[in-house]
Amino acid sequence: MRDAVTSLIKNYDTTGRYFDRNALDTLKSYFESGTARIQAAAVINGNAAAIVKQAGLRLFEDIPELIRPGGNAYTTRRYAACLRDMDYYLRYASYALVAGSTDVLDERVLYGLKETYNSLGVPIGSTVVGIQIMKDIVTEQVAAAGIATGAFLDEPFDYLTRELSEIDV
Ligand SMILES: CCC1=C(C)/C(=C/C2=NC(=C\c3[nH]c(/C=C4\NC(=O)[C@H](C)[C@H]4CC)c(C)c3CCC(=O)O)/C(CCC(=O)O)=C2C)NC1=O
Repeated sequence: MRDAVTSLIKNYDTTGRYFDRNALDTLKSYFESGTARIQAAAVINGNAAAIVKQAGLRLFEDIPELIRPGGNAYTTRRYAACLRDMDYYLRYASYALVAGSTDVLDERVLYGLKETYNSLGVPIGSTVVGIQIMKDIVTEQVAAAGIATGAFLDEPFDYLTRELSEIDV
């Protein structure tokens, strides 16, 4: 599992190069956004249960078929499994946020997920909607705490969305 710094070192070491201008710019932007990343992660950690609950409510309000008979989140067990998945996405997004790298998402979350979701009939489009709702809630809460928001905060959620959408067959 890699973070922004170890990824960069790996890339440059592979070809035996010293850091160049691009590498230094990448490092600079990672360290400059470092405090905001950690503060945003703290907001997520302190509100995770509420964020997941609120995101679930919004998701089922937007796509009520999910919790009706025949929907994938219908029955208490599957409803709970859906919220648990949302909690996984949020927790791993907070790791990726601090790492400044999506590597942890590939390794721990996305690997094999397509096969699992397809075999269980979990709708990927709706899952993506749920992830984007969480991004919106997190952004609102981070902004309300007076912490900078922006691409660095969107990235883990957008990466999950992008990768999940791509593997939707
Ligand atoms: C940390 C990495 C990780 C992930 C990501 C993960 C996902 C994951 N979600 C699962 C099931 C599930 N996932 C959902 C999720 C949903 N259904 C919907 O309609 C909604 C759109 C959505 C919630 C947003 C549901 C309902 C199930 C249960 C499906 C079933 O058993 O029929 C399963 C099958 C096994 C189980 O039920 O525990 C896995 C492995 N597990 C992991 O270890």
